Amino acid sequence: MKNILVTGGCGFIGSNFIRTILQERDDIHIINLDKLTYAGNPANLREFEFDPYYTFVKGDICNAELVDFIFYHYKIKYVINFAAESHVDRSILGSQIFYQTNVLGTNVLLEAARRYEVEKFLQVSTDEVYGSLGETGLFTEQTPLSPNSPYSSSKAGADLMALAFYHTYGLPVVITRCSNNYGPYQFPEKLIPLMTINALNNKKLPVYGDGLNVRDWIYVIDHNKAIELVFEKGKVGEVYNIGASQEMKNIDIVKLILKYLGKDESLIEYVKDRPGHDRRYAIDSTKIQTELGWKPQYKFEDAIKETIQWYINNKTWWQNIINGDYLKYYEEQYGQK
Ligand code: NAD
Ligand code: TDX
Repeated sequence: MKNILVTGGCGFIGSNFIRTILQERDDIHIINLDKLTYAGNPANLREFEFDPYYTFVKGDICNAELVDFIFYHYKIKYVINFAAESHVDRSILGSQIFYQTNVLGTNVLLEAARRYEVEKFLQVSTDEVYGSLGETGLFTEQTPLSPNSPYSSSKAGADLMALAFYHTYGLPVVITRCSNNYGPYQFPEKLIPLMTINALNNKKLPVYGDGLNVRDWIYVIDHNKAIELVFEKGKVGEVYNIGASQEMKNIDIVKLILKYLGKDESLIEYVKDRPGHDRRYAIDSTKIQTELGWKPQYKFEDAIKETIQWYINNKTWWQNIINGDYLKYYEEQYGQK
């Protein structure tokens, strides 16, 4: 039995990861350390509350004493660090918590991992650390880091720190850098759930700038399968890009959502652009495909529909989120409720 410390497991990607592992494996005990920020929702994993292979600890990765206790008490030899402040727009409104959690929090985990001689530390990172692409080209693992937002710079800082711990102390670190995820349980501040829920509520859909920015989309289950594989077989000291080669312009995604929901395009509202808005992301995932044999399993055309349908079928889940704090954020970000 492996005791794995998974951080940020009550968020979008982490909760999907834990669900798959608990459903498919019986050789792993997950200890989920999550601060339950606005983005962390214990309801995402309610069905595992009494699962003997799952332990939830509410706490902050920046809390060195608590982190040390967890490593000691649960004899942690493996770590997968999902915990982060993850939303670019919020990082523009206020950056400090991003550096605190994403950089200092990662440092606390790496230091503990060093003291307890962990056998693998997987840092979950993002393609945003590479910056922005023009019309052509793809991010490879050799692309120089050139982050543009407080969020992406904090993730790049954590990546460099993790690699430095590998080089200096021999800590067995691996890093994954994935493109934009979509799927169930994504917090409705992100493009796809936000537009879906606004459309269901007949609210305006706020498209930044000209709507022609491009993101490379991957279904969350495909991302998590890649993480599981890198965790098991990835070479320490290495970085693995993850992406499903599914580039889409924002406006096309928004139109697709409206079409699926049978709503009119007049709901679209072009609004002020995001400051420093990266134009295009696109991932080359040749390395993980050829070296580890990973391949995305989900087709965008099907998985995007399933995702929109999930938000239709799970209204209570998002209606419980779209209240006090969310409305305050929405007003600050979009200037309207
Ligand atoms: P999310 O915002 O949905 O979830 C983040 C989770 O981390 C929440 O449960 C939150 O409570 C927890 N958390 C935040 N600060 C914490 C702290 N100090 N201590 C403990 N827990 C804390 O984010 P997500 O979209 O699931 O992203 C997960 C990871 O994947 C992040 O590291 C993110 O950078 C990375 N990533 C995300 C995407 C994407 O498209 N969403 C793509 C590539 C990489
Ligand atoms: O209201 C909106 N209007 C809009 O036009 C929102 C929320 C977004 N957008 C645009 C901005 C981006 O070009 O849609 C695109 C996607 O935006 P987000 O969902 O905020 O994602 P992005 O900024 O690309 O970052 C995401 O992918 C990489 C995640 O939030 C990160 O955590 C991950 O690292």
